[in-house]
Amino acid sequence: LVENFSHIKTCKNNSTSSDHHDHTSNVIPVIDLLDPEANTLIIKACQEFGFFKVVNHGVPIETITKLENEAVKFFNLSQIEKDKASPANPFGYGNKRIGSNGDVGWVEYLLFTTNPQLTHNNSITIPGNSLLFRALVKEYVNAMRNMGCMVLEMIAEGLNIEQKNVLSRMLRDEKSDSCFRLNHYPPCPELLQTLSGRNLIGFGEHTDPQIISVVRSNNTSGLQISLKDGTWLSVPPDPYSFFINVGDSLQVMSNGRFRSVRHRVVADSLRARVSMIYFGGPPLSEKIAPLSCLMEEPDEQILYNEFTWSEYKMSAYKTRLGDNRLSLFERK
Ligand code: GA4
Repeated sequence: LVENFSHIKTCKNNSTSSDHHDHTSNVIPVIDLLDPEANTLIIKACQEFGFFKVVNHGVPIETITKLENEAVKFFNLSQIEKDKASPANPFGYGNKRIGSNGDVGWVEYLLFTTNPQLTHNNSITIPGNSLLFRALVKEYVNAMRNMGCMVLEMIAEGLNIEQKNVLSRMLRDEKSDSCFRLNHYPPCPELLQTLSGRNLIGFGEHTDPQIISVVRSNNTSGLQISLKDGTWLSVPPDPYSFFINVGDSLQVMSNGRFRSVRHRVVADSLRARVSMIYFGGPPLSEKIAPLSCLMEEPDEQILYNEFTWSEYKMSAYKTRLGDNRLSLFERK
């Protein structure tokens, strides 16, 4: 049994039982989108954590649960059925393998592009009620795009940028290269998670290359974020809220003011974790560089060389999951 997992990484379970955890579990910023102070609080959260939780988001619970139920139905199918939607290169069903450079995790997933102009998705046959599945994904992704854009507009306001849609327009663009991921982390056999006090890695540590990611999970824990001092903080699950990650592209556009948050998922639970993530990205041809409207102080150094999203993506797909992908674009 143990041999079957030997290729999947483990990590010390340092953040679930210590006092440190009790002390820090309240620190994840919670942003009430209806709070008049929300803009300022979001900026602080993006600087300090690159991560925050969103409440009063206005997304109907039905939009979420209808899709979650279909996803669970899919993941409950037999392996033979699920494999009909594989491989994920890059879109489709994937099992344990993440990307194409040798990364593995205790996870299975479905990956979609949200761009209807790309034909990739049409070639994925999702066993079961494919039409219903697609319709629910479409509805959900729409809601995520709207919320993601709302947050990006609040960020622009919080940064005192005149053009409110300077970031959100990239997600709204019909050519926006965004994607959507459904992850299923099966329960991890008890024996393995307690093996020498280590947890099995569900999804290895990484940052997201896009602008922002909107994460929703069921009530099972597992997500951890890396704090500035390098310690890992477990994020208590909350199926009624969303979690926002700052991605690499937003770190660049903010000229390093915001942190692209490193995060990972540990399979430390006896229950399955199901997460649904919208990755808001720019059009492939979009130039990503520190926003000129932020660079008006003459002594502020430009930290990154300009690149197109297409260049960054190509470079990212050549990296291992845990690599620091932005280091190649830092201005020396
Ligand atoms: C991380 C964020 C998204 O899940 C993702 C991932 C992608 C994949 O699973 O195919 C990547 C990873 C992610 C970054 C580096 C490359 C590409 C796996 C990998 C090793 C869909 C994305 O856009 O980048």
